[in-house]
Amino acid sequence: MGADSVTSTEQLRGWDAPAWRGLRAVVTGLGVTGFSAADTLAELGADVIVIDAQSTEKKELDAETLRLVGVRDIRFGPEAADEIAQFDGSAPDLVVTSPGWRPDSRLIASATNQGIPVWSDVQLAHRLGPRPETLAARGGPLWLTVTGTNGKTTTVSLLEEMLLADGRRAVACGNIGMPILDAIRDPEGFDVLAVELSSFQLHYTEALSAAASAVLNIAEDHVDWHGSYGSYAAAKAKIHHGTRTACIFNTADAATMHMVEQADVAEGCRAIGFTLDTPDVSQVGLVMSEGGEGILVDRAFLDNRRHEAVELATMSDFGGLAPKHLVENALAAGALARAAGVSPEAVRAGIRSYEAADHRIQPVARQNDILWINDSKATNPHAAQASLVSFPRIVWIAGGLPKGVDYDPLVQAAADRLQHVILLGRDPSPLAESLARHAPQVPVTSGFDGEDGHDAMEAAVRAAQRIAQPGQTVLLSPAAASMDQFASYIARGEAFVRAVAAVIEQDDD
Ligand code: UMA
Repeated sequence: MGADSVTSTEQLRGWDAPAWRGLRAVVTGLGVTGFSAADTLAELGADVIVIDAQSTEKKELDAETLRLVGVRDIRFGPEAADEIAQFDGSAPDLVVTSPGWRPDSRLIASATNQGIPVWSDVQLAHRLGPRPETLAARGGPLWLTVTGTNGKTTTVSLLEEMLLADGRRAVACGNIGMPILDAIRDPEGFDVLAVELSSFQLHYTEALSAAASAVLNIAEDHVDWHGSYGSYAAAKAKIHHGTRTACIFNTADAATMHMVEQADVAEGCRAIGFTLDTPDVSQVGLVMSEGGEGILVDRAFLDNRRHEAVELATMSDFGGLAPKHLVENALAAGALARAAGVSPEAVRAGIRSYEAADHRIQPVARQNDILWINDSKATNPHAAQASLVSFPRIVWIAGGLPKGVDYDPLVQAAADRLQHVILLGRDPSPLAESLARHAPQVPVTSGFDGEDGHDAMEAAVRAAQRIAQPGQTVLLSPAAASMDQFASYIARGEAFVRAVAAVIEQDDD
């Protein structure tokens, strides 16, 4: 492709397209996404430069590997990340970006201004499709896609279990951890991909033509990255673009229904709702058995849906606790699975084999009738609300990197349950101010704002132990991202679990 070739990205479709060869491609970020994107582009014969603002030992090693597979250059440092790399004086034809790069970062904004296409790794995977050899062996893979503010990972994990129980070769990929390009390039290939998509990935993605797509819910999150709530919601809505069989929405969240109404889908694609109530035609939902047990049923994917429903599972299939959000996620996963032809028996088997992920309303310990819960995965107010409404008397450990969201609705909803709040985070003021406005009677302890998250967590947990009374729950549910004090929400959750184990051990001595 030449310097004037930016409009010809239309030719970049399929593994065999000659247009990949010599394509000047910049990959931004050398995390898991950037590595998979650069490796793929090198394999296609593109001329690739990778940019990352920071180097680490791991990234230096990855850079070495990429050089060996033919990547032209890997540039580290803030200066490299500020400007768009040139290829012997010519601008790139394409930028493939890691999701963490904001649209207003200098490099991405400058690419956009110059009319250079900026793709997510998901868009690149979609353009490539299956490798010729895996296509011949298995067709597919079908894409079943999931987004939403909360519950994506749970839904995609449940969906993966359902697909495996149905005998499909399936994998959960995307935002859940395995980059989608790694799934696409798997030597054996997959029949179905259960794809978790973040708003960041969707922002840089156009039509995906998934077999079925779902938006679970939508609430304020990542406003700092997207610039506004409207642009965050618009990114999420793109998931339905080109969907072929079913667009799935949450009947309790009108915004998710509007997204389906507005979507530009393939001819014949159906709108399917999921609900915690008795389902109408073209919905999956819950009915009560004569014995009073909840039954998950499908009134969408059967011929006689006007008059019948098919049983998918019962509440007892969840094993222990089945909080509302888990049942909703299972209904959404069930709808996606049924859209791909999975049997009702496999939906049930999938729910039975699902094991809740760590860091999401995870019981950690119980001592002296005090329950300790790790909900580090609650990185926004909407997610935190799900756990705050699950316990009656709470010592709440909260705060972190707030992402520009409004805490008032959460604090108002939780105020009655709060016994005490312990604030983490380098800057706890947004949450502290909201508590002062809407829960002034609740005592607040702060000062856990040091750079070292592990020390801060240990001190916060020790404070919680002094404060909590029998019958109360100590709940880590930060309603904020972790990156101001920890490497990730996982590191934050692990620090909490360790600190709880330490204080409980001391108490036993
Ligand atoms: N970087 C820069 N400049 C920037 C931003 C990032 O140089 O302005 C560099 C960083 O130094 C780093 C690399 O880019 O080396 C990181 O890229 P990234 O943050 O996009 O991370 P990846 O390792 O590629 O992981 C991403 C997702 N991360 C984010 O969206 C922030 C992972 O989701 C995902 O699992 C992975 O791709 C595979 O698809 C994580 C996440 O937190 C779990 N997601 C958010 C969420 O769920 O709320 C959206």
